[in-house]
Amino acid sequence: MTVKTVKNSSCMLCVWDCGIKAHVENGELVKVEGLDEHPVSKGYICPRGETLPAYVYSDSRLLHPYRRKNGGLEKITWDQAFDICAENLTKVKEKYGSKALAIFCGSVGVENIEVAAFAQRFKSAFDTPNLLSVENICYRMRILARQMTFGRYLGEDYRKAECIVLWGHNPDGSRKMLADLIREKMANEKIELIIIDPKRIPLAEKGMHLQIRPGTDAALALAMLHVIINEDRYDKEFVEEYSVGFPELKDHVQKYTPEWAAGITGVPAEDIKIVARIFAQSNASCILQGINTLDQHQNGFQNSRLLSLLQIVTGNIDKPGTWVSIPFIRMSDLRLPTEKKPIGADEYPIFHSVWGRVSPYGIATLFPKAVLEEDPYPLKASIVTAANPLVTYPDSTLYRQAFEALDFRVSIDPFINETAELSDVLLPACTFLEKDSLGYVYGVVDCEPYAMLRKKVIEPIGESRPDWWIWSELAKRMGLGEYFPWSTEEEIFDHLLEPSGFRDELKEELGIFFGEKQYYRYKKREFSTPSKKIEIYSDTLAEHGYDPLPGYVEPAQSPISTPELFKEYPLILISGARQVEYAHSQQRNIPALRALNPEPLAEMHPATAERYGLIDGEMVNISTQKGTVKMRLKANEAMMTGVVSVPHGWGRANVNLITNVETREPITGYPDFKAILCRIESASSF
Ligand SMILES: Nc1nc2c(c(=O)[nH]1)N[C@H]1C(S)=C(S)[C@@H](COP(=O)(O)OP(=O)(O)OC[C@H]3O[C@@H](n4cnc5c(=O)[nH]c(N)nc54)[C@H](O)[C@@H]3O)O[C@H]1N2
Ligand SMILES: Nc1nc2c(c(=O)[nH]1)N[C@H]1C(S)=C(S)[C@@H](COP(=O)(O)OP(=O)(O)OC[C@H]3O[C@@H](n4cnc5c(=O)[nH]c(N)nc54)[C@H](O)[C@@H]3O)O[C@H]1N2
Ligand code: SF4
Ligand SMILES: [Mo]
Repeated sequence: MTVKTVKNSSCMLCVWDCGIKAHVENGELVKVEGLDEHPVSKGYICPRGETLPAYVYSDSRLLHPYRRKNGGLEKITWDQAFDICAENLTKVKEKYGSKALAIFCGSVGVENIEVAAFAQRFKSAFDTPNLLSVENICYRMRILARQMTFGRYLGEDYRKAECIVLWGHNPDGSRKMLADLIREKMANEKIELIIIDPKRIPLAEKGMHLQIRPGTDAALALAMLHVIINEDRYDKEFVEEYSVGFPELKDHVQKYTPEWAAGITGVPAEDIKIVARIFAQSNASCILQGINTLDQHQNGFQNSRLLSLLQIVTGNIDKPGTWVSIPFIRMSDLRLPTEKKPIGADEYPIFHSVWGRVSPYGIATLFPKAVLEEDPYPLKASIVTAANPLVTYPDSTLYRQAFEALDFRVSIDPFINETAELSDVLLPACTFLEKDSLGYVYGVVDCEPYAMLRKKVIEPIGESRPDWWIWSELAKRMGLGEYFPWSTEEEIFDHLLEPSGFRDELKEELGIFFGEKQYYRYKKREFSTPSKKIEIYSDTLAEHGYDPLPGYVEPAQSPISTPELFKEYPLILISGARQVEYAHSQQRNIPALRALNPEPLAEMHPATAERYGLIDGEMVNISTQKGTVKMRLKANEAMMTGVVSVPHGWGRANVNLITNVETREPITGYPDFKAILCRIESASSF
């Protein structure tokens, strides 16, 4: 007899956390559908969600612990695996000190409480400060920029907006649910849509598109501020009452005219004026900032500050449909205090600590330097969990060298990714469908305060185990068991959610709204910045030697900043535009997804292709100062001329073989993943 069950859960494959209905027959996951009753995702799931059964039962799942032996992999027991890890990690600790261990946590990791919390806990128990993560590549910068401006992170309340600006954000690739929602909204109400992107993305057909030279967004934002302020279109009452530094800003923007910005950005001055006016005039304007697009630049932090300033001067703060105060879940902190400083704390002091708030993360882009040059001190061992830095971090060749130079490497992952291939011990984590965990729409990317318990749908496959169990057992083997007193998921979530006040409600089939967005919070409470107001002008930045008012900085490599290099590398490379079939380096092993998107494509305008004698569909070599990768060329009229867009996450045609780690953003150490110079040649001429 077939036993059929259906369980409500939520998908953990990316940040959007869509509700799912998981169909199980005789203990096997057979089908996944969207969960209509989920109030945020409302039944939506993407192709990755639909193919979850193939993901879970993929042949490439890591089903047992392994160790590397004589160049191959040898199957071992969990006991043996923990013994080897404990022995080698203890050796490193005794010889070089505890800070010689680096723990890497990827985007699946930091976005999922139980994975991140246990990595944090182990880091604390072992007493290494070096938790390195995508927090130094992805969205921490914008969180920090908004925190330093408003005292807290404000979320984008786009559902109620009357003017939406998609600034370096293509939801059709990275957030389909949002793309559908914008289309639906435009069908039912009159809203303004502005798109700022070097590519004419699908939604650009529905709004006003500014085709911008990559990396010059700050020039556009400054010119918009110039127009809004000089044409007296700003919200005087709001800036006077609730902010500091407006008079300084007014002086500061005088030199950034639309005509100046047109020369820098490639956007006509008249269009800049039109967009500035639309943005200022609409009742509720909301910039939807690309999740990482504007960050992975030389001017990253100041780009984020500038978008905040546009919201502030137009009074689009805390009103419905603008940037608003959102609640966060109060959770137990599993970290323990430490005096030790992670790598990069001195070079990037604000990333490390601001106003007494200490970041749990080190600067991941300094990992190769620490390992290979022992600067500021040696790193000798790694534990990589839910991450694939050998493909997703800049300059993969250098990261490979650094990982190879370590004494000992551990990987915790459901699959053998490129980083695990180099590891000494591979520990099989089970997927989210094989354990209970906590799902919620992350405050950074959505502002609906909804949380749901992700239910265990099937038993762990093979010998794979939940992340929390792996960290706890490893700690026990190292004599650190006292820090891991929990033995079931129930106990863990009781502890983690104890301060939240809603633990019991989270046992139900569906989730809960755990708080409310707060409109007009500033009328009741001051901003938790040093001045108690919104800081247009930041004394904290000035004290650290950074610009207190954001200005414009050219990309590290560009026709203007490096004209000599531009002669040799005459095209601008942007990397990492999202594709709906894949999350970063994952899912290439799912045949149905691979059939939809079989290989990476380098997109460029047909006129640019013609200029370099390249033919649509041919294999090309894309070269930067760092090296060359080979990919198929796709001529696409949507691209800005002179710009090439390349996806990231492919193992062989890995764009990070040609990105670099040297030109880092000055305040937070982010890599330049967008706007670097490249050259493209036909691969057949080689
Ligand atoms: N050139 C370029 N590079 C980029 C970007 C770009 O735009 N351009 N974007 C960057 C950004 S924003 C990000 S966030 C990073 C992402 O970088 P990573 O987080 O390193 O990338 P992923 O490929 O998603 O790796 C996730 C790993 O987690 C594993 N995993 C899945 N579920 C679990 C689980 O439950 N437990 C454990 N232990 N492991 C699990 C997966 O199998 C996979 O191996 O990439 C960055 N890299
Ligand atoms: N399918 C899928 N979805 C994902 C992910 C995934 O791997 N796969 N990853 C998730 C993660 S971790 C993240 S961080 C987010 C990333 O999400 P976002 O950072 O919002 O990235 P995209 O939505 O892909 O949009 C990038 C757009 O920016 C444009 N662009 C590139 N350079 C510039 C520039 O200098 N200026 C401007 N104005 N535009 C530029 C590109 O042409 C592209 O259209 O996506 C999340 N969603
Ligand atoms: S968008 Fe993300 S969370 Fe939603 S189904 Fe796809 S992978 Fe899962
Ligand atoms: Mo990300």
